[in-house]
Amino acid sequence: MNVKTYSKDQLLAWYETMYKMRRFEEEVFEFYKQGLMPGLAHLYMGEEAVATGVCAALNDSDFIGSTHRGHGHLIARGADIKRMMAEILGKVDGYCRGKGGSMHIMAMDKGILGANGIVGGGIPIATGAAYMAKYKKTGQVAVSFFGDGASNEGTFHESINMAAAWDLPVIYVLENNLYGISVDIRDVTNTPNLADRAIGYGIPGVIVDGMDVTEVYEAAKAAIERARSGAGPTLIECKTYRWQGHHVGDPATYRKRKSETEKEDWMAKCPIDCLKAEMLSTKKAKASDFEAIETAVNKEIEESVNFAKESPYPDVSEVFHDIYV
Ligand SMILES: Cc1ncc(C[n+]2csc(CCOP(=O)(O)OP(=O)(O)O)c2C)c(N)n1
Ligand SMILES: [Mg+2]
Repeated sequence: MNVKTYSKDQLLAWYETMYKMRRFEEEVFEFYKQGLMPGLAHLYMGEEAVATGVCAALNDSDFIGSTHRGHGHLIARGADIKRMMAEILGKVDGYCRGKGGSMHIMAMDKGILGANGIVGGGIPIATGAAYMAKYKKTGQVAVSFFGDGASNEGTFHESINMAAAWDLPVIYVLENNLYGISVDIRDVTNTPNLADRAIGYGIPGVIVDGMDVTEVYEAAKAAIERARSGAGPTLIECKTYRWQGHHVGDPATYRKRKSETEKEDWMAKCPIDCLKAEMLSTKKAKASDFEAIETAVNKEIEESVNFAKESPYPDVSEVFHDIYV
């Protein structure tokens, strides 16, 4: 982990973002256990360094396309966590007035083109935003986040082929957490490094340690600069792992097939704990710096939970509003 290059403020800002994602999702998991949340949620816990490092390298006017596992992407992009919490509880103060839920939060004011319940569905949307930016010469770039499973969808191959041919300003961020629901990517794909797929489209493919926010940031920054300069897309494969099951109701009994200690081995690489430990051991920050951040974030999370719980459900008269027919 390359903490030497970065200022204390920069590193602590990344710590704060990752800690906020983790705490946000701990509360979402509680909502599920207490039966407060309609439906399910797909937790990003363990993968926090990916969204944090990538979004830190973007400008405010850029775009991101997200997935069903989108809470981290949205928080890294600065979405309002009160409105996110309310949306997850199906409340009227949520981003979609409670009708979208965890998987359909979008916030155009932050360039968030939407979380997306269709696996691979966000890839052509982000590619389209990049096409718009190139066509209108706006200077914006688009990031598309998606999983290893999505990289076997046609939308991935069609989008990346077009973006490469037209040098579109898009960055494909493949979050390889080894699983698509219960399916181990190593059983269904014959290339250990999914970044190698970039070769087939004539663009750079980069592999990064997705547990290390500094490494993710560096790769994202280079790819974003390349895209903005007109040189076209990059595929970044982030090697990562999700702490929880596919969704909050999945006990994930399938994961010990390859190694008895798979989960424990990845948890030892926790992106949040490792950044803190590295900053402490290199004397970049003191324990009290982290305590101050954690206290402030915990207060913000508590406020957002209360806000969501107190927000009303939408009125039944709204049931046919915002429906595209
Ligand atoms: C088009 C489509 N096919 C199948 C599904 C069911 N499904 C939901 S999530 C998922 C796995 C996605 O795996 P991956 O892309 O690796 O993302 P991860 O869940 O690991 O973050 C599948 C198959 C879906 N929602 N959409
Ligand atoms: Mg996956």
